[in-house]
Amino acid sequence: MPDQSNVERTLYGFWLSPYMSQVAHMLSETGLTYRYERVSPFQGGTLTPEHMERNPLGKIPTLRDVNGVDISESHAICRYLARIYPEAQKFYPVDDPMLCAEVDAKNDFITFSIAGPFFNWFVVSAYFPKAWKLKIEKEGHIYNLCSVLLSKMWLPRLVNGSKMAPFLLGKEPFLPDFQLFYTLELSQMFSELFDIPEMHLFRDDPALKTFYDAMCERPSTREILAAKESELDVTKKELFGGFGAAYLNNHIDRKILGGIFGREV
Ligand SMILES: N[C@@H](CCC(=O)N[C@@H](CS)C(=O)NCC(=O)O)C(=O)O
Repeated sequence: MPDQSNVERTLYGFWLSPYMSQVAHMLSETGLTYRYERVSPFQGGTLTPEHMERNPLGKIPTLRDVNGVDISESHAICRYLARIYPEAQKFYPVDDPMLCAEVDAKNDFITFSIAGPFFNWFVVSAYFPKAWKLKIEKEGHIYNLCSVLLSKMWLPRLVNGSKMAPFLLGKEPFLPDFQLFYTLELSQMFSELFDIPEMHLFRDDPALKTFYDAMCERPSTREILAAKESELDVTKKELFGGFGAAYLNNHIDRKILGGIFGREV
């Protein structure tokens, strides 16, 4: 472990990432200041030796804390923050095992049953056909429908099994609320960007809509959405420009893609 005590806290990633946004949100709500350094997966930034040294798993976000330690995986980072900084415990109550179990259950459900499938959904039915210009819109649409099917099965369960008053566990938000919000937010943005209306996950659900609006009222949310907006043009250019070359050719097996879509792509 590097022996440092006055490193500047740095968040590596880019604002399009719902995972980085969750960490930024937790930092902001907690009053922990940080410097942002853009690392864009769309330009291969996550797989450079410099970033791989921070996170051998080659993903953003990574947080470098003031003690010089690098931590990756959004929820691991948020849990770390709660363990180190008492101010962060109101979002992840490490000293209250019962409440923590409830928070973990919601968070894990969202990670596995909602955010996970959603991530696959937009990669296969939005990125592949449109950003990578693979001419598989029709086949991508079938995957799109499979995803709607799963998401319509699991998202209502989360809503019906939570307080939604307006947050999942009641009046105050916890870690899973941040995860849910930034997943919903991305669903709204991608449904527009890729012209896939059914990818909008909360338009028709009053409880989710109320939840979304309540999150939007928080100053930290506004700060993060503004940062995302300010970077949007650059992100879009990368997405529809260099992404294919930087990523597809090096990291995706076209034979497997061909198998998914039933023909060479
Ligand atoms: N489970 C991770 C997910 C992070 C993730 O998938 N990040 C994306 C950007 S949103 C990424 O780094 N993609 C590059 C890659 O997978 O090569 C977390 O919660 O931090």
